[in-house]
Amino acid sequence: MTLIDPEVRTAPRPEYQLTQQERRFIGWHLIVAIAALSIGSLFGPLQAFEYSGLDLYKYLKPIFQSYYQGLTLHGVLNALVWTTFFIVGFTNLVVIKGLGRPLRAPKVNLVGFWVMVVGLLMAAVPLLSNAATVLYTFYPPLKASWAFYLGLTLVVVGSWIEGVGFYLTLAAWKKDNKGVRTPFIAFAGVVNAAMWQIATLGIATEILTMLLPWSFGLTDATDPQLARTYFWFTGHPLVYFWLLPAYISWYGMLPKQAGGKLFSDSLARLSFWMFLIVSVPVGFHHQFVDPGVPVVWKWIHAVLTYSVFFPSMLTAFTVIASLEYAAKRRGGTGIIGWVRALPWDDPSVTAQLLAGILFMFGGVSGLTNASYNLNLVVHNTAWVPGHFHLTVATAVTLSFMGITYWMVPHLTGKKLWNRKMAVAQSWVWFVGMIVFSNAMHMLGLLGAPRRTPLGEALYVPDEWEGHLLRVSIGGGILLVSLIMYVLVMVKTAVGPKAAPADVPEVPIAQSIRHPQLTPDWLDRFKPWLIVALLLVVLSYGPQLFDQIIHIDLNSPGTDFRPW
Ligand code: HAS
Ligand code: CU
Repeated sequence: MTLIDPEVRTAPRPEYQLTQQERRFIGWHLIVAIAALSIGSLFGPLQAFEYSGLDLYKYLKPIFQSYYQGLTLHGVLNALVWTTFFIVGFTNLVVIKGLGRPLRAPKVNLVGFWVMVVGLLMAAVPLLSNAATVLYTFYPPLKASWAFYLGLTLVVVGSWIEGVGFYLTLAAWKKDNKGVRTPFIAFAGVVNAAMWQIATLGIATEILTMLLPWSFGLTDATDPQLARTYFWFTGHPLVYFWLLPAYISWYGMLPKQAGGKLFSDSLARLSFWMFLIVSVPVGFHHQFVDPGVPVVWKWIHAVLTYSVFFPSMLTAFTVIASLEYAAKRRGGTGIIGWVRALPWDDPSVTAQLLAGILFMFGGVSGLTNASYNLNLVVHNTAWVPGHFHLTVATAVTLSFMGITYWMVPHLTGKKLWNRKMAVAQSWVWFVGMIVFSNAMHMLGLLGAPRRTPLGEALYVPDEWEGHLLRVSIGGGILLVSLIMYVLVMVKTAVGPKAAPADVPEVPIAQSIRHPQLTPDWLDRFKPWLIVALLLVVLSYGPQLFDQIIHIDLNSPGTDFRPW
């Protein structure tokens, strides 16, 4: 068998068509996700305008009390709700379509979904009534209503329950397909679900053992250091929980949409395994300045952070190689010139390509963050939101938007409304984000703090001025893009049913080399799960043990309401 044999085809997957019920079930995840994004994103420009002195919050006063309530809603709805609901819905789709069979126990997934919804509604009450203005990281000693903590817990528990539904389905498939490589998109969806379950043990422990008893009044003080350690145990892998579904699409779908194939099934699987094992043991890179964490542990997590950089480099190589293969099949030529031959008129492709391009810069700022001495310069400055608007708000969010450009028509049986506007929407996002995030990075380097209404600060130096204005302009452009996106989604959803030929199929890319040629060790879960758990114990065990036996409930909690 030659290494790259275009004649070797992936075994044709049984063409399983989603039932009406499955479409509706997945669709409900998207409805909640897009609703959260639509509301959450409205607060973004309010923050951005505030930077240049235009305070619109004062006009919202009877409903929303402060910049901080808006910032909390922005972070929770976008970073936690939009992502989680989209991801769980999308994972249902990739598991079902990838394996070519229905869920093994659809009731389990249904229960999981409803638990997530109940949790969301429960958290929404204190969020909207200014009783949980603690930002999306909810660090104590900021104290929220118990309903916020319990609601978030239920959202996580619901996602775990849906995860169990995915494992059951994969197990049933494996029983019937001994020796066959798990189809990539389903494989990758399940790896992400497993990574998420390991990762969320931190936040579950934080909420159940510390925040809930404290907010119920059972303990009268808390230990912010230990709480932060639990939080970042989950908080870092959380960013890969967001990223990996975009990677599923970049590896397993985008090549097909671009007219080509996945360059390497083995590299794709390897990168997912690397994310499983090194996503968690790096959380201290968010705590480089925490006095309660010994330097040696910061150093260990810093080194491991460089290893979690690696699977993204693998991804950049493999995905760009797949795109080049596609473009050359479409007649593209040249070392870089082939890029023009990609289908830039397809909104789903354009969104994901632009997301990938900005992610390269997000990777650079991530590496800067991860470098201990540089982190001391940028930590808690506007640089950090600059970084995560390139990653979660672009690499992830713009990719998810791109996915919905085929997924919503596929689920509803409609035609995408106004393709041209959808293509333009991605470009507007791309331009808005360049303006916004560059200005945020610059402000950070000039020492501007994050999580601060800078428009009210008395200490604004002259050299910040131009950048503050660019933050506002970028925020305004992003708002335009968001409105375009919501318009396309709503008009598509309410539009008339389309002829079957006009409804997009789920794009599933074949790999150049038959997946059956991928080594077996890249398709076995057990050894990788064992290594993942072992690394977690080694990288967190000693520090957690130490912090738990020295727990110091010294902080009574801060009431944020005067804000
Ligand atoms: Fe980060 C802080 C380090 C990636 C999100 N990060 C944050 C926070 C968030 C976040 C939300 O070490 C703030 C948390 C808070 O509120 O305090 N981050 C990293 C590193 C990476 C990284 C090393 N971050 C992400 C991703 C996120 C995300 C992904 C969301 C999804 N981050 C940090 C650190 C901090 C931090 C510190 C703490 C800062 C502090 O002091 O508070 C790496 O994983 C990045 C690797 C990325 C690459 C890029 C590869 C490029 C690819 C694109 C290929 C191109 C294509 C397009 C496909 C190596 C894969 C081709 C197109 C054509 C046209 C051909
Ligand atoms: Cu991190």
